[in-house]
Amino acid sequence: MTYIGLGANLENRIMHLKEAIDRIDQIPECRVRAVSPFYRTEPVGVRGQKWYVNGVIRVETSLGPGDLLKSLLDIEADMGRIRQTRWGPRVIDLDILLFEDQIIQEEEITIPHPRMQERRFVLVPLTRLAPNLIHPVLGKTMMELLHEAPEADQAVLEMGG
Ligand code: A4P
Ligand code: MG
Repeated sequence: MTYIGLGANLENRIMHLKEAIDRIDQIPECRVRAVSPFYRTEPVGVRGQKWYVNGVIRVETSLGPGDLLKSLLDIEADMGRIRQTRWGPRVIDLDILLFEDQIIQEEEITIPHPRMQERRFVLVPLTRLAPNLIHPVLGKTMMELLHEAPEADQAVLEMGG
């Protein structure tokens, strides 16, 4: 199974997450098998941004990691283009967090995602889908990584319904 992280921080954040999930499910070689709850999350890294909405999905795919990434970048670009005049270029961020237990370190693609273990906005939704899944590089479960994650003060608030 493959885990993909989704994030949006412009207008209509929930709508963009749902649209991206629909589009991923419409890739002929991809099926979305599980969707985490969505969370309102305090921005990490950049100051003065709007809060994000983040979620994680579990996907079954016959694509390889490179082709999957290409499809995700197409979706990002396509959704960005459609709304560029209204909302600006970056309406959705799609990251491949884990791809089976593969370890890939190339210029264009790094799996597992190199910053996932530092990010509560990734680990909190991911542990809802796969608490006992073991990180293939760090050798720890997602739940262990969450408990060890820095920035324990970063707000990650589950959204209702
Ligand atoms: N790429 C390589 N490996 C991967 C992979 N495993 N998954 C390449 C996805 N893409 C991968 O991606 C840049 C390029 O990396 C892609 O085009 C692809 O070819 P990017 O998303 O523009 O930026 P990034 O370097 O991947 O950074 P990252 O970690 O995705 O996010 P940013 O841009 O550093 O930060 N705070 C909250 N609360 N929630 C958020 O979602 N997101 C960011 C984005 C900052 N703060 C946030 C959040
Ligand atoms: Mg990204």
